[in-house]
Amino acid sequence: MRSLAQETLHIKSQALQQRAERFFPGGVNSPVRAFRAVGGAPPFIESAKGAWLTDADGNRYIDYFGSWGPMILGHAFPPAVEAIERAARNSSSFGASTAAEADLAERIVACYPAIERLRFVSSGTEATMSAIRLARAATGRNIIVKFEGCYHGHSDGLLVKAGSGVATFGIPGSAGVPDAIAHLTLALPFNDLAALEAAFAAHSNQIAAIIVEPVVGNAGCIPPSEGYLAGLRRLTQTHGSLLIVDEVMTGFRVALGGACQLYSLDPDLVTLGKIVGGGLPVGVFGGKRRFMDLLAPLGPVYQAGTLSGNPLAMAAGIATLDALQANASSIYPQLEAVSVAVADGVAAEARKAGVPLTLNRVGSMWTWFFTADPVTNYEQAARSDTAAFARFHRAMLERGVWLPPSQFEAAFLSAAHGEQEVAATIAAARDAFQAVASA
Ligand code: HOZ
Repeated sequence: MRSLAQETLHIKSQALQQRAERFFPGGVNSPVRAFRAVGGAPPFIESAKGAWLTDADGNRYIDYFGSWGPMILGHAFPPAVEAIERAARNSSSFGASTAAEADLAERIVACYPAIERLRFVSSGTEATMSAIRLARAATGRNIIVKFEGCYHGHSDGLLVKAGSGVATFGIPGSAGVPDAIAHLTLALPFNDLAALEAAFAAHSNQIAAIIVEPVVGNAGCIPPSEGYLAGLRRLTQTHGSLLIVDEVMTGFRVALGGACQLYSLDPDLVTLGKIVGGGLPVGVFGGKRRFMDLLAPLGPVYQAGTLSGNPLAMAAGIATLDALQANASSIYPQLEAVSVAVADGVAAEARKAGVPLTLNRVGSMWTWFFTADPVTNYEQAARSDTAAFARFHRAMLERGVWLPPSQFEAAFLSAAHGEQEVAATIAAARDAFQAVASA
């Protein structure tokens, strides 16, 4: 693959970044896009098709972030594009009910037995925020337990010891969050049931819910250890707290029925996003009817949104879930096989180059941690050599491979990735690890 200096590769992108900085803080509309953790001006994307991105300078990249997860069928998936075009011809928003909302809900409920009732929102942040309000109302309790390095969007109470951009930029919880709210969130280490038992003992009858990424994606990819998720279910039931499983990343990704299916989980509430909207802005919170029916207009918990259940987003979601459901028996094994090939292939190149690396992978999401030690929680992830990761990221980008621009994010693969992309990625990594090792 080509290897050109970034400055000559990205002339138009650099100019676009400078212009964007006149309008947006840091030139971006979401902090992780600024590439601050890996250096260099971020390439501006002009288009994408299948597994490939094209930037404003005409450079092409194999895409391993897939818009942070949604593009499981590849970019510009034709049935989704056609569905969006068809829906748009009938107008893009009504702020009133359409049949498409129940059409998409039917497909979700078919894959998620835990979801008896649901509501559409426009982002994962709204989904988790609303699920927590519901849990507090249902239990009459205030404390929420989350896990260090997990990211559940940017609502006040969930930014405590969060992953994703909060971990990437080393922000110790966000400014602007009142202490009174932050104090209602307990952040515990992931994969540690004893820590949760101690929290329940210390805060008896005060914990409304625990919220968890069943496979952490926002501290890099960290799988649950054997029995951990079942332990969360058992402890929440024992102590009368709700279990909220945040499947914004893992939903329809690690299996058709997400982590709930993969780990045989029956949570009280589930949150979804990303894939469920086929690349358009959709979030979902849903679960047991006895909790969901607390929502207005049936109950006293208020939650609303003009663009909730937006017809274009419903159309894209239906097209995406239909393709996944119709082809699940081939797509998920294919995602697994191609992910194994590329994730293990790159890890093997690290070993040959003498670069310490730990690979964590669940299905088509994974992280190459730049550490020799196992990574089972955020504290261990944070011991990774982030400077070496940044060098690797830059070297891969120069060679036409776009990885998520932080050690604390997961890579995602799509059904459009195949042998050609795997071979090109491993070849790029062979060179890139030399750059890392010789620095
Ligand atoms: N929550 C997404 C994955 N960590 C990133 C989206 C963003 O922050 O821009």
